[in-house]
Amino acid sequence: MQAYWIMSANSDDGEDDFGVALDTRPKTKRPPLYKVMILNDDYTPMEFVIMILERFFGMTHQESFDLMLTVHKKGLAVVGVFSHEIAETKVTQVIDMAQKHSHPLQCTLEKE
Ligand code: TYC
Repeated sequence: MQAYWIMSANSDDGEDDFGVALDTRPKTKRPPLYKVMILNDDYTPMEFVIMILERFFGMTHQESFDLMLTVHKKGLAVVGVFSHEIAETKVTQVIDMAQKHSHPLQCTLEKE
């Protein structure tokens, strides 16, 4: 909170009126955002990656296919940007599902 000194100009009580005005504007700092990324590997089936993107990131089949291919060619891609809690949940969901199917698919988060 910010404090400002103020002085009233013309009160006629013979006293100099000093006071403190408090700026009550709330400091609304935005929470940091986190990129969730998936990484390429040589073993996870393309269809599995597409299914993951549809299921956990709400992408259409076409969007999932395109992003999977980007990761396949470039090595990694950002899948989405979320609050820290949501980003961690997405990473956990992806890794858990990959492990359940014995695929080495990796997913990480990074502060934006
Ligand atoms: N490179 C994998 C393959 O050829 C496909 C793949 C794409 C794997 C994206 C992981 O994040 C990934 N089967």
